[in-house]
Amino acid sequence: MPILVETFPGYRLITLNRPERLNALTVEMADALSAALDAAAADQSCRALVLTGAGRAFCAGQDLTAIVGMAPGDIGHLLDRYNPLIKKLRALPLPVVCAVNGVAAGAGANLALASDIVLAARGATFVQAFARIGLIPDCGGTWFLPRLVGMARARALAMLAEPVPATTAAEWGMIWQVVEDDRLMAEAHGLAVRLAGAATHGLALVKRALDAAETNDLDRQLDLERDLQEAASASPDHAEGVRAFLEKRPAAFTGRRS
Ligand code: LHQ
Repeated sequence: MPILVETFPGYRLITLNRPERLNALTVEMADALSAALDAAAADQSCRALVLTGAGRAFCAGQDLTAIVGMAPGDIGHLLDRYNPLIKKLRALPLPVVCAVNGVAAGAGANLALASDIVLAARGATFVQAFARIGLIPDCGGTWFLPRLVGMARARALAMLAEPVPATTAAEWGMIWQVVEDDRLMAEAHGLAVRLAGAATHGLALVKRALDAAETNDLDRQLDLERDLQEAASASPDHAEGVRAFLEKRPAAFTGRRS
């Protein structure tokens, strides 16, 4: 099984599961991941996802053994398969926590960066390995990197393919937080529990607003905020949040849209 899916109250844990190949990405793995995202989105009771890797790596990027002998154009066809996965992850109407347990290289690094909240084990590294094999950062790397770390660092990382230690990634704003290796999964589960109890529909709208902000000017973004806020304010969780505040008690969110 290229991935494992475990269900917990309110959330699911997806584990990339080819540890002998450092969870290198294959078409089968990408398709399984895509189906797991669809299943999570279709399940009303699933209000957060955690993504991690089995063994000592998070994901070593494309399985290079699978592209040996491919005609040059076939690499583009592979991305026709992977790009919808990145878009789906981004558009998923629930938060995705990526628990980077070890090296995240090539497409594996960018799969992590496509997630909403990236936690990394202190021993993890992020490598834009592409330049080592004459390729460019794909799976969104050229989009995510400059936005997260700035163009100067993005260019150097893409051209030098140097590993970035988790602590540096956090200092640079590439990821959310570094945690001790042996605390990674406990922290990721803790975040998922917290997110599973949050106003899920509101968080889905947050994702939409922040992604649109990457290309909108202020005028358009203000218009979008207006529309999304109207939608958020129509959700039962908004009413519950206000009630809970006034009654000085924790909110009991359902995550529902209406
Ligand atoms: C691997 C891989 C791997 C197969 C480790 N494949 N076996 C590209 C093309 C087409 C379309 C779609 O998109 C892409 C995007 C990409 O992702 S291109 C970039 C592909 N990834 C890489 O270039 C990274 C290759 N791997 C590495 O540089 C190293 O393995 C890293 C830095 C990840 C880890 O290094 P180490 O910790 O020293 O481990 P290792 O190199 O000894 O690897 C352990 C095993 O895993 C080893 O197999 P073996 O049989 O010798 O034990 C590796 O061959 C295998 N492995 N990555 N991507």
